[in-house]
Amino acid sequence: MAGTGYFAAVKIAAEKHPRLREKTIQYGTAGFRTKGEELDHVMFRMGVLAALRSQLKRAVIGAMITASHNPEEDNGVKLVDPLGEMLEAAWEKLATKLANVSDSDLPAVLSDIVSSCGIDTAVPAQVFLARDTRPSSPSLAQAIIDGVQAIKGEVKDYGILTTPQLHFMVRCENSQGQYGSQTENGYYTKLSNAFLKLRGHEHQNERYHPQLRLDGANGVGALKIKEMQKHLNNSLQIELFNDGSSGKLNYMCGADYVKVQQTAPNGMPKEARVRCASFDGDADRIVYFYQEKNGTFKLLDGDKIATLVAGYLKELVNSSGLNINLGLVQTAYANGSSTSYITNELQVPVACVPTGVKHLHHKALEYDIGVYFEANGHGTVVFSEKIQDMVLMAANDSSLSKDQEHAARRLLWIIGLINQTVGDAISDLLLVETILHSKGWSIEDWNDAYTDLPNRQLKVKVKDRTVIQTTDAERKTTSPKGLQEAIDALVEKYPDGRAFVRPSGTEDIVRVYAEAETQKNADMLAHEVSVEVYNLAGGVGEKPTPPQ
Ligand code: G16
Repeated sequence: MAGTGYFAAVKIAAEKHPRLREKTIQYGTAGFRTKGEELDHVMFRMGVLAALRSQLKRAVIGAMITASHNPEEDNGVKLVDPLGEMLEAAWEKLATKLANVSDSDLPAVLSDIVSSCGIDTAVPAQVFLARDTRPSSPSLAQAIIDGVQAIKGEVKDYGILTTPQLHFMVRCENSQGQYGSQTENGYYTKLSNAFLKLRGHEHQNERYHPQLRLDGANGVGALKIKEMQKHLNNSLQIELFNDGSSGKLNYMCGADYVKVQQTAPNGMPKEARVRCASFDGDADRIVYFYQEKNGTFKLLDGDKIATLVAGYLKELVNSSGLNINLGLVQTAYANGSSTSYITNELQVPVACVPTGVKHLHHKALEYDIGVYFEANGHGTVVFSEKIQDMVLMAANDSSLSKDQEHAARRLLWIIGLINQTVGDAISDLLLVETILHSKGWSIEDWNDAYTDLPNRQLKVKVKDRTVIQTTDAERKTTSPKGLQEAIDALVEKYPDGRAFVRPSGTEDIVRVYAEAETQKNADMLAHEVSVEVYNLAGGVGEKPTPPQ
């Protein structure tokens, strides 16, 4: 067990990273997230915590410095567990506690964590560290390094990576290389090998064109897709916009902007019928879009990606003749039309869980093949160990029919193409391109599978967003009093109406979602619900204004 000297050393190291603000900070939907200038002490403490978790798990833990879709001046940290998944929920609470204690109480709280979790502090600790391209990231990385080293842990600093690349490295290391090699080159090689095999064995249909325009959100995804392209042997030509050479990170560009504003990003040509995609700031989300001939903007978001992927995997599973159960996981943001399509047309079971990849990921693990996507474009596919072994055997089983063997082989390559640890914009891009190529589909063919219900998302600023409490996978509110009844009454007025509200875990706002039969009604419903939130949940600033 750790002696008093152990915590005294942390206390001395912490003097370089004092807690200068009284403001409480929470480990939210995906880690801590706020203004970069408020995070130095939080990063130091998360360095210590990551090292302690590494000792507990006797495995490498990841720390990713990013604020993903948030504005450039924000920053944050996401901790990565041994299999490359998000930090376990029980430790989110410890993280919040540790981030908020006074400097003088730090040793005592650490001592509590060590004894209550039964951590052997003699075990060597190792933390993998990476950061996105924000100006505040290098100094925050140093704070994490200081935290890890304060308890004599070791840091492997990858410098700039996408969030999913860091998740990948952690999984590779902890699986002793079985998942891949824990280098950037290992990542590109694994994914591109699978992509090229899948591409090489299919005829190209003329409605699929291997050209794509990509909005890099002026972030790390732009840098890394350039690297990936070098491995694709020109089989996919990606024209990159918002590559960070001039524009500002996530400013009027990026997947979140495109999804929420339902418009093309700035800095990209507006040409009809051209397939385009958009990454978010740390490249863990992707959405597709195009303009119709008449200029109408069409968004193919996470729901459209989920249905494309689930439909294709179902076809492969059926053709392979393997006995595999496939399921899909969504959140309340999933468009009502997508849920009907999955249930009635694809006949794939669908589950709904609260927002946050951690929730979707865990639910998806209940299936042999679990596809999960949030409407905002964050998602992936997970395959159980049993199914991966079964597919590997079938792909090499000459007693199967040619069609069965072919389907099993494609499934095997698809497993290699997917970053199963977390949503990965680069891997998802390659997956979507593979499926469209295989089907010979244009983006319009893909979009035609079903028609989204018109929808609108709004944000409302309130004094304290925690006054909003939700239940039923965030589809209903239980507090403040009267809010759910007010939402129900508004929804009643609109055909195909649906609406919900929830506090964001990444921004200091309440999110409002509404869908209805027409765009005008969806806009009106979202506005009316916003007004109720403003009135009943302590709105601050200007009252929501009606849609134009
Ligand atoms: C994170 C989470 C996502 C979540 C998003 C928005 O994404 O990983 O699961 O959907 O935040 O969360 P909220 O609505 O609570 O603000 P990212 O890409 O920003 O890290």
